Amino acid sequence: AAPVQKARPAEMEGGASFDFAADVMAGLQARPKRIPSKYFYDMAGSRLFEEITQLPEYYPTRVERGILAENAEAIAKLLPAGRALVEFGNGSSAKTRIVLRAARELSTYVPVDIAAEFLQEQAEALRLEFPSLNVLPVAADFTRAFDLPASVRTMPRVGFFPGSTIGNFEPLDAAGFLHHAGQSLGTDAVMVVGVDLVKNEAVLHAAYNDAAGVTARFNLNLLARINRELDGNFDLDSFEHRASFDRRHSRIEMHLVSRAAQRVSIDGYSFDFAEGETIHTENSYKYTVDAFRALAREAGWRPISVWTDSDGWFSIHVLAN
Ligand code: AVJ
Repeated sequence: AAPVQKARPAEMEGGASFDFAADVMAGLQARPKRIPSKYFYDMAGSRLFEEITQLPEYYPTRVERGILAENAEAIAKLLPAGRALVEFGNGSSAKTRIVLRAARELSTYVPVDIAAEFLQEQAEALRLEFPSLNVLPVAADFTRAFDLPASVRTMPRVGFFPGSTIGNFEPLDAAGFLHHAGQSLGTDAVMVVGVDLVKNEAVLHAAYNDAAGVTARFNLNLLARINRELDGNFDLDSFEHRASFDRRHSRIEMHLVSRAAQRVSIDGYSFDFAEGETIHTENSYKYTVDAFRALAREAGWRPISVWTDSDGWFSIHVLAN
């Protein structure tokens, strides 16, 4: 029988734990079993992802930063005085700082993130670092349409979505996101999107199967998080990390593979695993420049320019609506 979701107090992250419980219960009853990748990012998971970005095999962060630095002048031109930069997702990263340093005349910066508390902390840090910049954080779920502060609606707006986070969406959802972003930004807006590209399979494979095992720990942390927050009893040693490129879907798939037939309990409910059965934990889509441009067009955007590194490993797209 389907486990009944018990109401539980919203812990720490503004009710996020309730969604986590419901999504884990539903995902482990689905076939194949799956858990949404957004749940990787608790405190421990966010730290592990930060570690991933510094791995020699994990090229996306390094390469995207290089592309941004190389195109600092073009970025400054996109962001002159009187313009507002709207970032989708938390603006804590080194990438945001590269852009803010390049855009010296930029008036207003609007980070949009669902994690309200973290958002305020980051905003405070950026105010200290960029005293002439008007920082206006918006706590909202950026995967849906949201309202910009009134003062920003009168300025030309530039959206920023780096990190190939868009690769975590199914292509249809990626188009949906771009469409909503266009609605939130309004007319005459520009959008700057970082998109990881299809490449040599060995390079892709290594990026998600690093020698130090950090990506494996990142993946397995999901089970540790279930144990911590949902009273689970996953034995982390009886699951293993698997990441491989699925050429048909042009995506890296991450799974957690059960090493044996076993029964796991979460909050008193039982879930059975066959030996070799997996939990699908992430898709990371890889696009060609042309495929991403076509997707952006479908979502109502006009591709203006695209910047890539010399190897053609990563792309940053400038779109206009
Ligand atoms: C943050 C979604 C861009 O897909 O490469 C890194 C997450 N997963 N290693 C990616 C991730 C495994 C990352 N994104």
